[in-house]
Amino acid sequence: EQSKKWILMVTAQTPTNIAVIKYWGKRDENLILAINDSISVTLDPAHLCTTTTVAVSPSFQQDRMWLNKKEISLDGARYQNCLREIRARANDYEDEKKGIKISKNDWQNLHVHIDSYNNFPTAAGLASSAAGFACLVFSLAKLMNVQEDNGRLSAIARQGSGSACRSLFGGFVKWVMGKEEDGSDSIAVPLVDEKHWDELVIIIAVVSSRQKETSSTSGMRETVVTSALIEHRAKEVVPKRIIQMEEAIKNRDFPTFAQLTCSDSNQFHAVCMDTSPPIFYMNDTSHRVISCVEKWNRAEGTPQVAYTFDAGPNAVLIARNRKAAALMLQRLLFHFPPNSDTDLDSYVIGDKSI
Ligand code: 2P0
Repeated sequence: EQSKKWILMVTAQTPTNIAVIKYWGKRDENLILAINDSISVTLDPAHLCTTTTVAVSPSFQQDRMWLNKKEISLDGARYQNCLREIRARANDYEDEKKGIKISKNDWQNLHVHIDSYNNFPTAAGLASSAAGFACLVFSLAKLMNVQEDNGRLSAIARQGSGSACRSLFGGFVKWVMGKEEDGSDSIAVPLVDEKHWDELVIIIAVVSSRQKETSSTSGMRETVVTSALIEHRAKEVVPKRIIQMEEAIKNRDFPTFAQLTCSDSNQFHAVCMDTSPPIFYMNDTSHRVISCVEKWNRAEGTPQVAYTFDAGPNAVLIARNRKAAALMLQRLLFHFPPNSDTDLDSYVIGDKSI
């Protein structure tokens, strides 16, 4: 009979990621299988990341989770799928000094407590679910002594939130949509690590920190059902862009990278507009940021900054180097002066390393 006093804990930290070729649309809602491949860049954990501590103890009566210090329910299918998949892969654990011995099958009956927090406002619409589920799956896997690589873990994180699978790796990452019905080949694959293209600087201009009106999950469902353009995007456009983007990243070819990134963001928002009823994630300020970047890039004769917008109005600006980032910030401050009618809520600046 083991003492009920022990507690075993693991803490992990995971940054969010920003897609440069976007995921939008599922072919399986429960397993979260995408209708196209996507490519993202993982951010520096200093700025947008989730820290999660998972604990297990025989004295815990049920699985419980706190997000940003508030208790939340674990009843949803996404949490349950992640917990089930990790428990199914758990292994024996022993710490003789502390007198802890957990056998493989014990994990089914032991309960976990999960404490997760974001170092950025969850409401800001800045891809909090990506970092959150990646961190949850990674820390649970460590706690339960799961012996699988990050690729296999990414297939579990994917079942929490599609974009989460890409946060298991640093640098540039591809989420391969896969072919299998069970999702076993729908995993994240690292393309290049965070050192490969370390001149890039990412600026996030928080246009509005209010929560988005249409969730990504329901938005993409409505797009798949009602948009006439989405099939063309998923089948014809994205496959070609994925190949070109991989090449551009490998060669650190910023002009091609910027052109593909901006076009893909614009097409993602075009299929949102093509949805019935239409979904508007960008607002007037977002449009003005696009014009500002487009004009500057054109004036320079070669792109200095790429822009991309997710399911919200905030601009993610990827500058080719520190000098371009500094000039971009100057321009933003000029066009959107603080404390004016058109000011931005904040800036988050970082490089892209994990
Ligand atoms: C992406 N987004 O590739 C795209 C671009 C938003 C726009 O992945 O339903 O939170 O949890 O799989 O991952 C946001 O969608 O959606 C997203 P679910 P998720 O980053």
